[in-house]
Amino acid sequence: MEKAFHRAAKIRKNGTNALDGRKKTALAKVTASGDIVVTALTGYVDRFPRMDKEDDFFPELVDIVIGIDRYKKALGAVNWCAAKADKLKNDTLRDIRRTKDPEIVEATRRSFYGRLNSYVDRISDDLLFLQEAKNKFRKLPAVDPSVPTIVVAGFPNVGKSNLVTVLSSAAPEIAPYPFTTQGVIVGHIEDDWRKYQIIDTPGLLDRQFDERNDIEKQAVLALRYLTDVMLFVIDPSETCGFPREMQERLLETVEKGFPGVPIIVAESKCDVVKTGDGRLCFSAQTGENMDLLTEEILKNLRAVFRQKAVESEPEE
Ligand SMILES: Nc1nc2c(ncn2[C@@H]2O[C@H](COP(=O)(O)OP(=O)(O)OP(=O)(O)O)[C@@H](O)[C@H]2O)c(=O)[nH]1
Ligand SMILES: [Mg+2]
Repeated sequence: MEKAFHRAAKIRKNGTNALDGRKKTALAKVTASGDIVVTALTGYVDRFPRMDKEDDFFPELVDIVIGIDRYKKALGAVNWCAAKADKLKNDTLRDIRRTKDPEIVEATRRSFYGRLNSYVDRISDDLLFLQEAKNKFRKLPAVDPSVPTIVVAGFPNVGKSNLVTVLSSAAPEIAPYPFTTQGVIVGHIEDDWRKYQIIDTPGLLDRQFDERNDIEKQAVLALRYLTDVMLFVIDPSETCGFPREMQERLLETVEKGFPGVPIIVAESKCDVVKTGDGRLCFSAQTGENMDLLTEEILKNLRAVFRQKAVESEPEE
C-alpha cells in the first residue's frame, strides 16, 4: 500500500484545461496505485505452490507444518482481494471519465484510495500467514524419493542428530534436551559414486499417532513414506531421560508398524554404558564402533540400491 500510494502521489499530468488536467492526473494515480496492488497480489498467488491434501510425504508434511486448509483459504482471500481491487480500479476510472465536476474527480479518487486500503486490510491476516508459510516452505527438506534412504528413529535425546552429523553432510542441531530436532532433516552419505539419503527425525515417544504432537508427527511421516531402511537408536545409558523399557516398547511398536522394512537396531552412547546384549553399540562422540555401524548401514543401502535398479529396469 505504501509503495502504491507513494508512486501515485508523485504523478502530475497536464491537460488542455484545468478540469482535463485534474482528470488525467486522477486517472493516472488510480491506474498506478491499483495496478501496483493487483500485480503484487496476483504475483503472490502465482508464486506459491498449489497444494491439495494427498497421501504423500510432501503434502502431508505441508499440512502439519503449514496447514493446507488455512493455506488455501489465505490464497483464496488474496485472489479475492486482487479481483476486488481490479474491479474497483476500473469502476473508478469510468466514474472519473464521466464527470465534469472537479470536486467529484477528487472525491472519487480519495474514495478509491480508502476502499483499496480497506480491501487489503481485510486480508492482512492472510498476508501475514502467507509470509510465515513462505519461511516454512523454505525450511522443508528436499527429499528425493528415488534415492535409497535410511531414516533414523528413536526416543528424543538419544543421540540421533549427533550420529547423523558424524555420518553425513547434514548439520542438525544437537542439544541435551528432548525435541531439539523439530523437523525432518536430510543429509547425504557418499559411497563411491553413489549417494544415499539419511534422514534425521524428531524423537518419538511411545504413544498413539493422534496423541503425538506436530513435531513427532513429522517423524512418523518420514518413517511412513521415505524409509527404505530404518536405523533405530536406543540409549541404554538413559542419559536421554527416558527409561530403557519405554524405548524397547517403541521399538516393538515400530517393528509391528513396518513389516518388511529392514531395521538396524543400535545402542548409542557406548562411551557411557555398554549393555553387552549383542546389539551393535556405538558412540558418535568417541567414534567407537562407528566403522561397524557405517558398514552395516551401507550394506543395507546397497541392497536397496540393487533392488531399486532391478525394479526400474525396462521389461522385455
Ligand atoms: N556421552 C555421549 N553423549 C552423546 C552421544 N551422542 C549424543 N550425545 C548427547 O546426547 C544429547 C542428545 O543428542 P542429540 O544428537 O541432540 O539427540 P537427538 O536424538 O537428536 O535428540 P532430539 O532431536 O531431541 O530427539 C546431547 O547432549 C549430546 O551431546 C554419545 O555418543 N555419547
Ligand atoms: Mg535431534
